Amino acid sequence: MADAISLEELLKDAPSNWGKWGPDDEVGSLNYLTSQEVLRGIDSVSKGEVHTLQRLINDPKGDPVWPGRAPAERTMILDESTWDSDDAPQFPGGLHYADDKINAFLQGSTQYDALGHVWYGGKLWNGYDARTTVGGMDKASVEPIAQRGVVGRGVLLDMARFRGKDALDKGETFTHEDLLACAEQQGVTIEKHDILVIRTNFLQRFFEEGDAFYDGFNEPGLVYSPELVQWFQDMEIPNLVTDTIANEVTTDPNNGVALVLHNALMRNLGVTLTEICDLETLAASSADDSQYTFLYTAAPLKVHRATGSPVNPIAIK
Ligand code: UVW
Repeated sequence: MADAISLEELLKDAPSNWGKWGPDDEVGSLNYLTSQEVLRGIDSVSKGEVHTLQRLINDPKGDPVWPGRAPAERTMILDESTWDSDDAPQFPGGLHYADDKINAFLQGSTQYDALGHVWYGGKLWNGYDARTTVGGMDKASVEPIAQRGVVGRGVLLDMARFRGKDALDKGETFTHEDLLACAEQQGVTIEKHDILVIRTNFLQRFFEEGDAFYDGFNEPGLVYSPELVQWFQDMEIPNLVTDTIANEVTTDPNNGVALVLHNALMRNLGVTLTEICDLETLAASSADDSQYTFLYTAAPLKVHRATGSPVNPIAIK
């Protein structure tokens, strides 16, 4: 692997959408998802078939997380044992109830990243100063994304099936050219403003092989090239959704840099990233009926000043 150069140097001539939607914009390429795009998504609904894309939080199999994050902890606060105790609260009529709470990384499960979630050179999406992240995101948090919601036409690109595998390998990369070839094989055309939903089946390998497959640095995924970034820009892609933890080959094998696409796509173009989705029932259905387009909807939680939010996206075919 070559020595890593800085993101600033690597992306110095890369396209940018800063300022395109005004100096106060915090939702970036989601601006492409106009009401017309919602109707285009609805046009791909023919069966009324619903697929939820969130992974189970506190899955007994385990929760895949980025290094440094921990799986969510759910704690029971009130259950039937509480009501047996002498100092249990009393409610008229003999009411008992259960309560619990969750202590979770906002990016520790299926999630939307806020546009300000990553940066380099001291500047976030739209040129906001990185100091605006201190103590909470004053700019480009997940809140404005949650306020507007995400609805449009989704296209599933099943890269695992396209490569003839159950799941892609550790560090296996693909490009926009591969996405186009995959779409062609699936008999679907990627259109401008489509929400790209890419399946690698990473989670199968993660659960089968654990740390030997995922060490935080070598997921299967898209790999940076200037042409790929330009393609996202030309296609005005609003949202990139995958079943991996980082949506890209975490360490770029060509330059040793971490999370290049987080920066080239999210920080610079304002493309929102949605990570750790469960695409398995959607993929099985699409392989069965050869329909790879759907109405994609997602409502991240409205968390004030947050860098991301859990979400349960829904695909309707
Ligand atoms: C980081 O970018 C650090 O994490 P994620 O892959 O959750 O966006």
